[in-house]
Amino acid sequence: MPTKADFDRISDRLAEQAIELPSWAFGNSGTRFRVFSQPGVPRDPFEKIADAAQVHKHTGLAPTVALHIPWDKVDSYGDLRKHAEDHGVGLGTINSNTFQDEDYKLGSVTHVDDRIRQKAIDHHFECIDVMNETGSRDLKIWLADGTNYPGQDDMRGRQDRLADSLAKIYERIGENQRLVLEYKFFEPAFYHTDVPDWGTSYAQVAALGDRAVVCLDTGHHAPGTNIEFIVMQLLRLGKLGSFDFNSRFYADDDLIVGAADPFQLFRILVEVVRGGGYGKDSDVAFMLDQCHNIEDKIPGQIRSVLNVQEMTARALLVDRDRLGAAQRAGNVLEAHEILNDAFYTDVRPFLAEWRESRGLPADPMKAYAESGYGATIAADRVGGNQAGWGA
Ligand code: PSV
Ligand code: MN
Repeated sequence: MPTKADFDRISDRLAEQAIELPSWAFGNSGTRFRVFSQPGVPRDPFEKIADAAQVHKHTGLAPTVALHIPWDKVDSYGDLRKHAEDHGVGLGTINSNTFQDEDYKLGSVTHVDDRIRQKAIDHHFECIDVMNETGSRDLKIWLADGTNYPGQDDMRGRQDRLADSLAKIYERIGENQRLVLEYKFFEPAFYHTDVPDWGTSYAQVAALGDRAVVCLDTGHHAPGTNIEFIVMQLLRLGKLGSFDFNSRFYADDDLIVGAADPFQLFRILVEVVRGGGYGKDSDVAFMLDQCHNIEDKIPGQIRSVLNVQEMTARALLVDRDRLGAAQRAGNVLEAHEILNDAFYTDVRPFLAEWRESRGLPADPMKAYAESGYGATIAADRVGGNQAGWGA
């Protein structure tokens, strides 16, 4: 079993961790049945950033915030950037949105109508303009494109139009920027989606060039999928650009990462570490893509980044030398046990000490609860329109 001394050996590596928060996690959200509102929810992107900064303040783990355009449209991105910096965080990935416009009912960048397709491409150009002002590296594209019925449209034609549209968008991104293409196997289209899996995303980004990579959203796989295999393969191919972390029981549930299946999160992080996808020398972006429908949002995000940190620590604790030796010797049970030893190590007391040694609260959940921030925003943010999907 790994010990405290083993933890001390990996503790410097934990300081390399950075997890980007989604601005939309702080707005109201729900299911198709009901969006619940909460007191104190931000009314604009500035308040979302202020809330996200609380997560970083108490954990030291979340230095940047991803924006969603048009949800986070503001008059001056320079002002928003300055506001973020004043709160101790930065602006991160820009997410495009081609799923809330009547024109996109039958598709956006895959649409058969050139006018609509160009409109979707132009939206991405607008996102790149925003990136240039926010200083963002990544343009993340998740598409709702697909069909509901066999025969509804020509899947091959859509794939060709997708390739053509992505090429136009890719041409626009800067030397230090990346196009990150996310996949999802269903919803809102149910017969087929145009980027359903890592293979399609890989094929599309590989055709574009080095600055095009894949986003793996953990919730976007069929039940039982071996996600860590996909992580391994994309890292091996040099095409894993980013993670959208969350967890799911059934579908795209967007629940707190590590809540449904902590062992799966561990296995994913083991492959991340194994494949060089973790830390300051890696370009792989760790992000959350979650919505807190029934629980408090800021502590929900704090819990989430702590879950990632805990599983990262356990993944770093895997005794690689012994594991390699057991694997080479064909010692199946020992190899399995070595991996499980790291998983079953309770790193929480070690992490509490580690945080304190870095001037952070030992228990960030408690520190946030005691800070009174939740009560303050509930009292202050009266009037105006609370942010939510589409706001
Ligand atoms: C929809 O499934 C989704 O959750 C995708 O995962 C995107 O990353 C996110 O929305 C934001 O557009
Ligand atoms: Mn996502």
